[in-house]
Amino acid sequence: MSQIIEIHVPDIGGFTDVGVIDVLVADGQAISKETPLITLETEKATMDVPSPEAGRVAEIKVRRGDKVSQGSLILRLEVDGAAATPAPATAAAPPAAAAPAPAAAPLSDARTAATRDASPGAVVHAIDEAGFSKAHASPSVRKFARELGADLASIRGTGPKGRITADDVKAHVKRLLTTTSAAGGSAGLPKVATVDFAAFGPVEVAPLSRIQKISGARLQASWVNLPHVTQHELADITVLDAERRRMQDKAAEAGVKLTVLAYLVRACGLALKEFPRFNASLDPSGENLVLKRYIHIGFAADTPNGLVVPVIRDADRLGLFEVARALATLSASARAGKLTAAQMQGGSFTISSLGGIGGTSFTPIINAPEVAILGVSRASHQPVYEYGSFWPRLMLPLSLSYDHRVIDGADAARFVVFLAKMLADVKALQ
Ligand code: CAO
Repeated sequence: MSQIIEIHVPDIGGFTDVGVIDVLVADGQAISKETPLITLETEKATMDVPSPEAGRVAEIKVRRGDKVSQGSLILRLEVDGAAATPAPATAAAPPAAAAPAPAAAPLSDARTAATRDASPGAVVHAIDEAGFSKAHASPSVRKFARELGADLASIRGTGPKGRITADDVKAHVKRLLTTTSAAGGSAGLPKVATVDFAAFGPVEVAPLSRIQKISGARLQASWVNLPHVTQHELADITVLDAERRRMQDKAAEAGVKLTVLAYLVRACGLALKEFPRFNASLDPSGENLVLKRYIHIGFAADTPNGLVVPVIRDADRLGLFEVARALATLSASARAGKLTAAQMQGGSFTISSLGGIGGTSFTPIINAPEVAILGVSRASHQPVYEYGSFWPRLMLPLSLSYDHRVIDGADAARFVVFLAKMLADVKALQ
């Protein structure tokens, strides 16, 4: 035996006079429990109200454009007597009490939920509500599209009479995801405009090298994920450079060439011991810092095929000549394209020196998941005011980029001041 029950608007979080933007069922339609009945739109969200019971729609009491509040009558539903038994009060009870328990479920706002649950890389597109409500799709497909944050208005249906099917929604979402990654854009980031350069003059297309493609993706990942700050400092290396030149013969006897970079590796080894947070990485949860008990220093090497970063293992345990030898050997392998994967792995801090080329400062990109990188520019003689006069001093520009989630600005300043002090005190580095 069947009976008629009334379905009312459930608790909608205190909103009143909420607009009905869609009526998702028709008179006489057989529906199941949880079938969305209407779509409401508040100032903050849209939400579907599903049926608390299965049955046949006897009489719809709302129309698109109506305003409703908690307790408003949505429709009368003819239900099987047995099914109606668990909620006998629904039909007879006054509207406020009529919202049956299942009504709590629909109140999760599909669009808000899609946004909230989105991982950082997820694509969330705004939904054209007017178009969405006009789209030709069944309630279950509408619900599915809302769950995925897919806009029915921009999907072409392949079902009978152009009806949008669940497969159409899936194909649409898949297309969006693949288009975003193929364009090289990061999800959620605005894309760079595509320009037909040939329209402005002759052009030539040169493919990126394999190394450039790999390092490019890593650099971009670091750039968009790590909040970079760069701290600059000038280190007085007048004494260091004089000592370096004085030592060159002795170095040659040992079969090595002493460059400024060798001293920098030594100085960084000492600084990383003093400031262990710079020799660390965030774990994947982003909640813990992994402090490394080893100091493996990578250095950026410019090669004909692109940028590579060979790593000097346990750099803090090596003497100056040993560092110089490691630099020479690894640089030669890098330029010959003969570095092994192991020689490029395990770095805990990186130095990028452009001092042999020129420049006064730059902002290096952190070699993530490391948390800091030292950029080095070309040393030049500058007047430094000391003891009441200006003196010509050889000043080395240092640019330390650091991950501000892990390192405070004050610590970054302390780190570069410490480095400058070490470079001025050449004895500590020999
Ligand atoms: N200031 C002044 N002179 C410097 C200097 C500095 N900071 N650093 C190096 N020099 C001098 C060297 O002393 C050397 O001069 P001499 O031959 O008269 O002694 C000359 O510049 C060339 O040095 P180098 O570059 O060959 O040697 P290096 O040890 O300084 O660097 C290496 C080695 C592999 C780091 C370097 O060759 C290189 O590839 N640098 C580029 C790194 C890079 O591309 N970074 C950017 C990464 S982000 O795109």
